[in-house]
Amino acid sequence: PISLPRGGGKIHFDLENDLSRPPVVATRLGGGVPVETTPVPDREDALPQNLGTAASVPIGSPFSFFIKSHRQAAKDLCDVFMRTKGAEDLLQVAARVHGQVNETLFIYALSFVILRKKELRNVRLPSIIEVFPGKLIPQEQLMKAQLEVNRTDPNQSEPVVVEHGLEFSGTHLKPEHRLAYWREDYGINAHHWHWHLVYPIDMGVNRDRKGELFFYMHQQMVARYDMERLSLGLPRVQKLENWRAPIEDGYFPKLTVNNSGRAWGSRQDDTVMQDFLRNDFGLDFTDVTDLEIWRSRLFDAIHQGFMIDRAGKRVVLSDDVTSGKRGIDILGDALEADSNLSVNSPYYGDLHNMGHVLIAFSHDPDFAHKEEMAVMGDTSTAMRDPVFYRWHKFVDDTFQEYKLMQRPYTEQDLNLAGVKIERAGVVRNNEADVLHTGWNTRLFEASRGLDFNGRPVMVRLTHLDHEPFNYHLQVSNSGRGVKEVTVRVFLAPKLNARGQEMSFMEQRILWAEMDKFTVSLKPGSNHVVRSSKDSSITNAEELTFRDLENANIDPASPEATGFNFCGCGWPQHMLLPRGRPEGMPFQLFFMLTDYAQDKVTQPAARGCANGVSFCGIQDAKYPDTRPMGFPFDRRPPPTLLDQPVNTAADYARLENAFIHEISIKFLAERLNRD
Ligand code: CUO
Repeated sequence: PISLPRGGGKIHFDLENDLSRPPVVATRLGGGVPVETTPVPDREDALPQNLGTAASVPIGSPFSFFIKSHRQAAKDLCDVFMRTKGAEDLLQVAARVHGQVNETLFIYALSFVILRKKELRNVRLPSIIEVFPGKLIPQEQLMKAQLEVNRTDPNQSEPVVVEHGLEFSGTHLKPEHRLAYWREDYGINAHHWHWHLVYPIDMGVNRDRKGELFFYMHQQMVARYDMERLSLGLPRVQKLENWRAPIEDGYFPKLTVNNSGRAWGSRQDDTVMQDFLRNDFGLDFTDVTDLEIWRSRLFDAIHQGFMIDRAGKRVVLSDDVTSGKRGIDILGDALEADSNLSVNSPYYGDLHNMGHVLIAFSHDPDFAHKEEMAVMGDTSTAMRDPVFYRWHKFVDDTFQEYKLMQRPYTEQDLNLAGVKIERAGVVRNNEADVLHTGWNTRLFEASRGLDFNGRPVMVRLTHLDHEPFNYHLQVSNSGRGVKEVTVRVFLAPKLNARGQEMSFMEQRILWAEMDKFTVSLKPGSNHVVRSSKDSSITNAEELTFRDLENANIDPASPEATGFNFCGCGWPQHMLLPRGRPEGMPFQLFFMLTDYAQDKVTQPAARGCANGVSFCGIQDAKYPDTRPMGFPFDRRPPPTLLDQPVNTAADYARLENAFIHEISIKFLAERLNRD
């Protein structure tokens, strides 16, 4: 058996064939058969011939996918891993590289290759939480665990358990801290890391509708954040659009980088974004003015209806296309930006990525203090910082500016003749239309990523959760034959921050997708029941090695393949917003569309336990032909909106749509969840 050299970053990669504590990656390599090979010396000459720039990212420092030189390093390392032949070869090459390259970069590249190589389909992806507990759990908590380990009998096999939550990173003196439980949730941060892993930029990966999904997935995260804010009585998030004004809210992560013990950079309240003048990233200096120029060029394109490609030719932006990319897709690639996919990356720049970078270095833009990057620079930590949502609200607003340039939908775009929703709602535990949220906890094994003198250390994290429920729909089909339909379900708060009912346009981008599924309606009346656990946005809860052990499943067995996990997907425990102790009114919006028009004909692809609506399908096209966010992505038909104040209820006058009020009650107690 081989042991990976433990270089600099101290990632604990125990590749010995010890099934009682299966290693993060190796267990299922080669079908669980112990990999026989000679130990690899920790020497330069053991490295594969050409690592390219992979070693240019310093060990122990943060790795940022938003930084071009880091993306290049990732590409170079992925190329080395992709050239391997089979699991054993990968394992050997990985073992040689490990300790020679940045820790997060190593895990990134390994995960990237495991996701993309067909012969590695049965290999378990490393869980970002267990590999880097320091990206999630404050240093203080991990120190406590270490002290406890030092204090107690070294032969004791009982794990040391440390608690984390509920106050998270700050006190409630600042209103923004009241949402820390949401921003610092392990599941949403893991989702975000995985999303960017499956939709990477500049990696030569051109997945179907990638630019559009960048828009949609992030728009939905902001909508969900706003729902949570309204639940807590806070106003909707304000976009960060004046990049010369101080950023009101600071952020102090209290975390460590790559298990190296180094601290992430932190940002004081009222820090101003500054020109990026660091030379330790092989990046060109980027000024705030550059961001402003890129923004104004993008806005020109949006308002003129076309972009200019590198040859000076017009590329029309429109969502009404019969072939080729939708405008939103083209705009997404140019704004995110992917320099290979952008129609003109020198001209439209790298706005979204460099925004992350300038914010992530606003505390030390010229390296005067030799401080590390802040959490905004890493996809597995960025969502912890309140400024993330302000930045992405700006990004989304830019996309919305484009969407509102499109012609409004017509009733014809929305109608589905012969099908009517008679009634629809939710049922939880035999009670109709009242849903419950509360707290729950989950155990993670911190000692898988960090070495506590060989002792098992668990972290018990507190997180929001809800009691599962079912959607019920009563649908009549007046046709003669069976009709296949797509059911689209959205949720939004009924009232705005002032307690008033919202107009259609005020509520439009608050609608959060809850589910999307296909049903066959027989002629006559149909009763459709769907479990909240089957949501198209959520993944099956990420199973840790500990979960497999508890369920008595050998992680090396074929049985465990059923639990294979592609990582991406909104966490099921965060499906519902918190609501309020006294109950808070929300609206559910249901719409049926014609599956014959929605469906994408393609060969069956590899299934993952992941949220298709946010993550697509591995190696396949996005399985819904409609624009993402349909029907709320555009203005509504003027013919439907004939009231003085138009609301979503007017929209639901269509027979194939339905709106229904429910209440979400926050129980502020531990839930019993089956
Ligand atoms: Cu996911 Cu800005 O794209 O964080």
